[in-house]
Amino acid sequence: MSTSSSDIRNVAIIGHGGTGKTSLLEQALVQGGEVAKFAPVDGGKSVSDHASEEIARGISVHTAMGHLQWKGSKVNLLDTPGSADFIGDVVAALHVAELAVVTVGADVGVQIETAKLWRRLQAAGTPRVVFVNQMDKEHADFSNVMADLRDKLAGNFVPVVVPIGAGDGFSGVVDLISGKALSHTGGKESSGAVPDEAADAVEEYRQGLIEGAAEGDDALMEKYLEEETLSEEEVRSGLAASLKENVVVPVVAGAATLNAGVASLLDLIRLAAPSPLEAAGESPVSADGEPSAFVFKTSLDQYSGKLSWIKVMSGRLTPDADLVTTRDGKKERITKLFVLQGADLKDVPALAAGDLGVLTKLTSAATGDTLAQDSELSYPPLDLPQPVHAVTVAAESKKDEDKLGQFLSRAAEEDPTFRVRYNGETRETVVSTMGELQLSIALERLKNNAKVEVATNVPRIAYRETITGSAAAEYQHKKQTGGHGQYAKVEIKIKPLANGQEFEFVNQIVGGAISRGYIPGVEKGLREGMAGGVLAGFPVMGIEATLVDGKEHSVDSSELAFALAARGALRDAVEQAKPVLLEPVCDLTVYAEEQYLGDVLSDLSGRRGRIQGQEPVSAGILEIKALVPQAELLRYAIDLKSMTSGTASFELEFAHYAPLTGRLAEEVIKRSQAAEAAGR
Ligand SMILES: Nc1nc2c(ncn2[C@@H]2O[C@H](COP(=O)(O)OP(=O)(O)OP(=O)(O)O)[C@@H](O)[C@H]2O)c(=O)[nH]1
Ligand SMILES: [Mg+2]
Repeated sequence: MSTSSSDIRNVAIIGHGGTGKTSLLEQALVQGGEVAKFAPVDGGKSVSDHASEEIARGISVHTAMGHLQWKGSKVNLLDTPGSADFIGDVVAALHVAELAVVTVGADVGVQIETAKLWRRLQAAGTPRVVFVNQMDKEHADFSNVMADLRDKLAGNFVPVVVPIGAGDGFSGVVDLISGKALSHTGGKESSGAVPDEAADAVEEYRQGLIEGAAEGDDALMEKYLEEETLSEEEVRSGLAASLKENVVVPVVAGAATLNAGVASLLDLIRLAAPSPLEAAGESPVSADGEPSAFVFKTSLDQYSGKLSWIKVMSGRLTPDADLVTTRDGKKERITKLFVLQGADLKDVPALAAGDLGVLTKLTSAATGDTLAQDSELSYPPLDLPQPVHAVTVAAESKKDEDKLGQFLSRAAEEDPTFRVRYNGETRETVVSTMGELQLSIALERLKNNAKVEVATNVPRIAYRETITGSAAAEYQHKKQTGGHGQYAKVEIKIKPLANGQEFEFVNQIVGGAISRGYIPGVEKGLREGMAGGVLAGFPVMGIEATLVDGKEHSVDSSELAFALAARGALRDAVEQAKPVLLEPVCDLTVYAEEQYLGDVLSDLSGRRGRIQGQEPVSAGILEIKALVPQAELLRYAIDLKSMTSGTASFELEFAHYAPLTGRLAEEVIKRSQAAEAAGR
């Protein structure tokens, strides 16, 4: 059965680690009748956390998809990992979801990832609901969490489902729309009247809900202002309009493991979440037209091979569709369509526009690609952050090199924030990830599944060389070997170029001291000389070189001879022009709780960091910006975590090259010479 597009709800469940996202998906599937019995995450049998690395750690590492029918709607739920290392999967889920459910622990309130994710949602304008989970935990306090949300995050927070009691005394929730109390026992919710002791609080909350519902519709607002109340039906339609327009953030209290508040959350999703056809954004879904789809994630299944997770963007997709990967025009053969329930694939006859599904064994399509009949079409790609933690990897045994290469390219295919790059300059394979956890999980899979042992190391830094003064040099290349000799003479002047520019070549030869045909040879020689380095073998940059004079021989001159002469002249000139090393400096952004500010700042100053500023992301959570040499950040992913009890995270981007002098420069030069001598 394929649902019509207007009945589809795509929801990404996001939130700080351990706030119950996976449990919420599990319980929703139980309530939707897709799963017979609730399997707690810790038992290792949940639908969502099925990978061995997830079971071993008790956390989600990959986004998992589940689906259920809820009162005539098809609800697709994407359970994302909470750890900042796996933000790539969160970005992918949010890209295809029309609603985000943000889980917050009722005992802990807003945490650092909550605040960071919130900024992302604000920037994208994604409608969202907050699920205040774990109401049964010790220290759970709904009104504290409400105050925390209002204090720390932007949004018009409107409770829609509120708790009765908390902690040990948590006995159920009140759905403020229907006014019914729902108590849970043994995983079953049963409805009844609101208990007397909760009546006053409920009345107050209900007034807030009515106001929030009125926000979405001018006519309702007018009626509300006149009559100070709205009917249940008006509250429903107003709330749906307010959520779709993103002018309220409904808050639902509950406990996923106890099945409290989950059905009410699903009711709210069905009622008020935008359907794919209603979503605002760059590329709206259209039910009409030829079928097309966007690949938002790729995973590798041990039985079915490559799984391409898609969102149907237009038309109705059936297994006989003729589709190409529009990036390269390659034809893709589709024989079956699937939907996912955790690890299980189920084939379906068709997918409606807006629905999420899976295609297997596509040859060319990768994450971020568009599949369509028309090869001109391309949907906006995922907006992924840059990986920040880099190491070099090398197979312990030479015979495993091919296996290692294959594993790394597959890992990169599965996870676009896992990047593999061969650095020709340093002759290293560099793997970059969002953090130490993501890296160690990949290396563990490499060891366990591919049976390859690797050595990892910190990457070598791509230093550069430049000059700080001007100089002139002339160089004569002369060789007599048998028949033809080699002859060229070149005279150059060099001076530093302004910020960031690599190289400029000026030819000032007048009167034909060097024939025009040899000039490209001179430029080539200069460029080669720069690439090879002078001080310590690192590429030279930031030089303007002017060819002022030269000499040629009628028989023995050649382009090659001029290239060699130019190289010699460049080397001599650079040596005189006060050369210095340049080191890469990064723009670093750290997100940390206020209590760690002092530690983070003093650590950064120990790393030769220059603080550029700090500002609150939300109350209590700071964004600190600094310029820090890359060489000081090689272990930052590990050090920052241990400094902040695992709470802080950071982003990194190359900023510019800056001079490195003194003892540190001498050490770099010495190391480079030693490496050269060792033949590396
Ligand atoms: N008491 C109580 N425990 C809960 C509830 N929901 C989840 N838990 C527990 O909290 C822990 C974390 O739950 P998960 O569902 O794995 O949380 P998550 O948000 O998916 O975590 P990550 O995937 O690591 O981000 C597990 O031990 C759950 O059993 C709840 O409502 N009440
Ligand atoms: Mg999880």
